[in-house]
Order: sequence, then structure tokens, then C-alpha cells
Amino acid sequence: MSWPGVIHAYLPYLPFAADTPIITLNEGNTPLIRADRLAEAIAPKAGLQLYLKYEGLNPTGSFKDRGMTAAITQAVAEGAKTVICASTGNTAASAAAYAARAGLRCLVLVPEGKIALGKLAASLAYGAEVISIAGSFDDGLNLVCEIVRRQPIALVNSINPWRLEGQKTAAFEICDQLGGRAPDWHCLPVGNAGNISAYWLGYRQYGKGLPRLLGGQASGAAPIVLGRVVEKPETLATAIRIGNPARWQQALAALDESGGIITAVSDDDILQSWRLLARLEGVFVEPASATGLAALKQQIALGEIDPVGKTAVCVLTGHGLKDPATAVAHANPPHTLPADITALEAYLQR
Ligand code: AN7
Repeated sequence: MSWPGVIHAYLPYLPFAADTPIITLNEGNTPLIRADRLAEAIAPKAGLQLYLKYEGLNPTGSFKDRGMTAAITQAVAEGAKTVICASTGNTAASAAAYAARAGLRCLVLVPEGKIALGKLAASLAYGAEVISIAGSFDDGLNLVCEIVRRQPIALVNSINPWRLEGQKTAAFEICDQLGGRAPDWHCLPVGNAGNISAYWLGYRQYGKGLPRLLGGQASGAAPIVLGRVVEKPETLATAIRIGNPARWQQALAALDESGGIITAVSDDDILQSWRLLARLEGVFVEPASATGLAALKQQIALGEIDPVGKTAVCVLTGHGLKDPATAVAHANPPHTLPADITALEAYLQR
């Protein structure tokens, strides 16, 4: 049977009536990939069972689709004709796709010059009205919160509780894919802190055990680690270039209840983990998505996490093709050769 999308798959765990018309792109059911070479690289001979939850394989290339199927379904059920969000890019692309499928008008506010090409391209292709603001994601979020107080428009940022309802299904999937248990450590990037909050809801509700949460923030955009708003967040991981997360308090509660850790990693750490994912495991992600792995690697190296015999899941939140420019900028350039066999053979024997 084909996969029906996360709402149909987990309907008994979600607050939708059975007859609600569901707007879905059959999101979810993403692979949990065993990563033995990577485990050996970050924790040699520790018997660490490392898994990658490859959320970049969702329909619009990021984990946002899980929450968006729920938010757009609910918006339609409530009679909305227009939806809006602020976004560093992935929420925008996802909202645009699901709004297109539902026949809704969609406005997305993005920070000018700080949205990766694949996200902009997709948002435009799906027909969203892309509004590029001379400000940050945080400025955009303030604006959309204000406009929905004035106008009959549905907000689909993760302050919308339906987003978390959809996103928590990823925790259910991980437990199912691990054979009915939660991992010891659950590692992920933290931006607006919707995803970490959603995972914690999911693990608690599913009743298959609770992991400890490990959140990674980019060191130039680490408000939760620092305990204060970052006015001018900066990181090459533009997805998580966020200085004042909406789900801050909920994330702190989840970290506390799970006995978790939130830590900052540098852009270099993020790039290094991003490279390891691609080169050791063949998994290409956007830079922000490597932040959970960078955090795990850091905490193992510091002795804060004992990897021996443990199971860890790193959530890879977005596909590598989201941000081709950063990928090319941080790789060796291609070799150029004449189209000639002698040159090719000489190159091989170099
Ligand atoms: C690839 O799209 O905030 O902590 O506006 O795109 O739930 O915010 C994106 C966030 C991690 C952080 N990885 O998740 C947006 C946006 C990727 C992301 C995060 C985002 P949250």
C-alpha cells in the first residue's frame, strides 16, 4: 500500500476529526539510515549505533512538510483563503506547496539576500507571493504576527500549534523504525525551536521511551545557549539564522525534562559535519542540517556524552540541493581537461 502521508498514517494520535479533508503530499516515511562509517569517525570503537533521519526526502525537501500538511489542513477546515509565514526559506517553500495544493493565496516574508537559492526557486515556482524584507527572520515573524491580528489571514509559522502536531509524527516514525523504542540521544538543529518542541511532544505521547535531546545552534545565532536574544544573528547555515526563537520556553522545558543539552557549534564545525555526511555516508544535506551531528561530535569529544553502546539519531532537516551555492563555495572546483583520452589517462595517473 502506498504511504498516505503523516496525518492519515498517525490519525489516532492527532487532533483531527476522521472526516476532515486532508491536504497532503504524502509527506513523511523518510528513511532512518544507519551510519556506521560516520559513527566510527566521531566515536572510534565505541559501538555507537548512529542513525540519520533524512528529512530532506520530504516532498519539498525539508521536515517542514510534516507540520505544513497539518497547518494547511486546519486552515482550510477553518475557511481560510490566505496563509502567511515568515521564513528563512524552508517553511516558505513548504507553505507555498501545500497552499498551492489547497488553492490558497500564500504570502511568505523572507530576509533579503539570506535565503538559499533552492528555497527561493521553489517558493516562486509554487506560486507564492515572495516578499523580501530588509530585515531578519525575527523581523519578519514580528510582522506576520501583527498582520494576522489585523487581517483575516492564517499564520502557518510554528507558533501555530497545528504545525507541531504534524511535526511530532517524526518521533513516532523513529520509534517505529527502531523497532518500537526511542534512541538514547536525539540530535537536531535548533532555530525557531519548533522542531525540538514537536519531537518532545511526539516522544512523550507515543510511549515507546524517551531520548535525551541534544540541540545544536550556530554560534553566531545561539540565543538559547546564551540565554539572551541575538539582535544580529549570523551563520552560513541560513536556515537557522534566528535570534529570538518563538518556541524558546518550550524548548527549554523539553531540554530540561529530557535531561538534554543545548550547545553552540561554529560554522566551521557545521561545515565539517556537513562534509562528513556527504563523504562518509553519501548523504547530502543543507548546512543547517549538519548542526545536530556537529553537536553530537562536539559533546562526545568533550566527554559530555558517553557514546559506548548508545543509540543516537541525528535529524537531517533539509536536502543539500536547497543550498547549492554554499555547497559549491565550500568544495574543490571541478577539474577541467580537454575532451581527449590522453589527457584523461594522464589525469588518472597523476
Ligand atoms: C533545514 O524555514 O525557521 O528549530 O523559516 O530550515 O523548528 O526552527 C527553518 C528552520 C533546522 C530549525 N533545519 O528548525 C524556516 C525555518 C532546517 C531548517 C531548522 C530549520 P526549528
